[in-house]
Amino acid sequence: MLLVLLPLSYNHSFRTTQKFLPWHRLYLMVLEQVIRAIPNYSNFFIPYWDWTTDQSIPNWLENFKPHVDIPDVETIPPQPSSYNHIDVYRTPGQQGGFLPTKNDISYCLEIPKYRDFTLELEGLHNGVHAWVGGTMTDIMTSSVDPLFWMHHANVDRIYALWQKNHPDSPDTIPDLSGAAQVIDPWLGTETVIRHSTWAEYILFLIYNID
Ligand SMILES: [Cu+2]
Repeated sequence: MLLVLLPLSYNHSFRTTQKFLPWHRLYLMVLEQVIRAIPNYSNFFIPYWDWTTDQSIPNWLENFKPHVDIPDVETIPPQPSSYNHIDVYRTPGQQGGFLPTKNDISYCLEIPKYRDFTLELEGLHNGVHAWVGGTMTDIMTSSVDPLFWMHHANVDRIYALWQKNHPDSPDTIPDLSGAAQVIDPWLGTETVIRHSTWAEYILFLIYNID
């Protein structure tokens, strides 16, 4: 059994905002740090699911649908007790949604302004949540499915690729100021984590053997 305590994502202010990408970048980093602190896991990283290539649930995860207990302390404000015990389930392709294509991503990567880019990428990302279905469609529970992390690792990888081709300028960074820069519930600001994952995604690309 692996016990990892992370906030569920639903009660934080990132959705359809300029914070969507940086918020999830930090979320991924926090999970990696927590797991790397476990003996023998110091090299752990979250693999990404490139849904443009693997247009189905990755084989090795298909039957991994854990039962997850969520302590009360993590559900603030308190939620219906059904959210304390979750059996991950998926209904791929049966609840609508879609898996983006390579063309979708090429188009996205050419968008010049961050504000347009992030909305486009968030929309593609939403399609994947819906396509996977089940646990992944409920913002209260989606991060309980291991696939959530691999989906978001891919979203973050695309963000990193876009950043490489769009150097920082007022048009290419999130439009956040003052308190809005803080990535709650953590204390990091968007500027601190903006470029924190480039090196690791270069490694991801090298090791992407499928
Ligand atoms: Cu998501």
